[in-house]
Amino acid sequence: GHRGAVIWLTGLSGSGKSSVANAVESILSHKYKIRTYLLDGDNIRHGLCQDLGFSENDRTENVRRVGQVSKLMADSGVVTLAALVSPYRSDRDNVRKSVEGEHKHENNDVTSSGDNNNNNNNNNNSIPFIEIYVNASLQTCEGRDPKGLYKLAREGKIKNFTGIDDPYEEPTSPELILDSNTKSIEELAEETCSYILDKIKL
Ligand code: GGZ
Repeated sequence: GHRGAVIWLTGLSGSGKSSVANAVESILSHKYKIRTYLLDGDNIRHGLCQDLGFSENDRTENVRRVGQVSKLMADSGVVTLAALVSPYRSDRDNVRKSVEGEHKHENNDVTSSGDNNNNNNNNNNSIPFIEIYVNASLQTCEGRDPKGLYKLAREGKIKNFTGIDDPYEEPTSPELILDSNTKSIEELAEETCSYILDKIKL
């Protein structure tokens, strides 16, 4: 058996997040019969988050919503992959806290000892949050430019484009860093799967 987990892929547009996530999902479901679900920024923005744009506040809300859905799905036992640019470190950290459980000692009741809490958010029950930095340089991503968005951003036809005129805050301690500058999607997917499989086995 396996438990649920949130696999969070962050990186620039064109870094390969969606491609890696799709390949990982395919391997986990077909080869290992693991229940998976992929929340892809691009798709989510047509439904759950169709009211949101790319301002700082809207990105924060986008990440928060997808984080909450991921948490619910992972809680039901599904290995949930989220592929979002998610450029702000604090937004990703908030998702991590929400998924892993942050209120372990929030009720500092002197009558109960430290580890004796009856919330089900202790470390044994908490859902693993695995942050994966899909690392491709701006040069790599702009060179790929699969949707021509970097070109439009350079021409000033798209504003607040991540990496061009909007920030991307690299993860400081992700569980995994994928080198998308030099490795193939297949290699990165294999690397990711072996990391995940070890964390979700029961
Ligand atoms: C970044 C943008 C923008 C701007 C449209 N900045 O390569 P894509 O096309 O498919 O992935 C990008 C996607 C980013 O959506 P996310 O929901 O992942 O972003 S965030 O986590 O920051 O909320 C890109 C496209 O939408 N896109 N305009 N200004 N990416």
